Amino acid sequence: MACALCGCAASDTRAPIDPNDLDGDGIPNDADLCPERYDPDQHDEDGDGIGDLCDNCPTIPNPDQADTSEVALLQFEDGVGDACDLRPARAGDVLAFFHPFASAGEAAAFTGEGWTIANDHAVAGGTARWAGKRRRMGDGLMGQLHLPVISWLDGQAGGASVALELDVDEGSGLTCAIRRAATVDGADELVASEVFGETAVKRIGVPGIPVTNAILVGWRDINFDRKATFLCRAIVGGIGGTVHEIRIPSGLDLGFGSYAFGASGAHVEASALLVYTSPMNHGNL
Ligand SMILES: [Ca+2]
Ligand SMILES: [Ca+2]
Ligand SMILES: [Ca+2]
Ligand SMILES: [Ca+2]
Repeated sequence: MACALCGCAASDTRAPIDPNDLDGDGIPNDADLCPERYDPDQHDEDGDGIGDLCDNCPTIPNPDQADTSEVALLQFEDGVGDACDLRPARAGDVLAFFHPFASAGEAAAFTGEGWTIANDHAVAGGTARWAGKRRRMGDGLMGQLHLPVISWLDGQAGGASVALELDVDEGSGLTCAIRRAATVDGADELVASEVFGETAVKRIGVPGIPVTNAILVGWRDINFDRKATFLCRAIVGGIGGTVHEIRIPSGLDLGFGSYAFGASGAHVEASALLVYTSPMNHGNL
């Protein structure tokens, strides 16, 4: 009688929930790297046994998934693990987007050209740029581009670079880039710049030895007084490596929340791109 009234049971062709595979991805709960999220590919970027979709630090092995630093200060945990929390003393940070470049289908999240996804990396061999189709607002916006391979092409001295961009829009944007040395015996540089704004340069390489295996970080923050700062950081050597940093003031009082990355004159392989947002920093940055 009830079915005749609602018309649901007779047309419901969904398979019943399997108690041994609650998320229905075909992986039994006990073996599922993410037992409550549909992730049939089981991708685990950092190999810590926690699948990307439910890992609170998807590029840093942290099998305990601890997220306690805010709780210790009587705030709520924010879902960003202690091992990678941008601001461990403040709640509210969000990992908005994570791109592990694990399958060719991830290309659909971007517009642009020159990158291809292969062997768990986004790969460029010359000129390339991808801009994320989605954006996320927030007074803080941070991108982390993991670049295990940067190899400058011959004949590109002074012009080759790999860059992460934030708040890109028509005629505006912030860029954090690693740029090849202008001379063969020079040292590669970190360059922070804003369209129609300031540019700052810092030498980060060793003369004659090009930078490779780096994490490029761009972090735009708008403080309580609506003043923006852009932090550009290169961690050479990967996680735990040598940190180089530049800060420039920015003219933004409202961010677009967009992100992009590109390469010029280089063979570059990106293993992951993370995008975080955070609420107002009250000038912490
Ligand atoms: Ca799953
Ligand atoms: Ca993991
Ligand atoms: Ca992890
Ligand atoms: Ca946290």
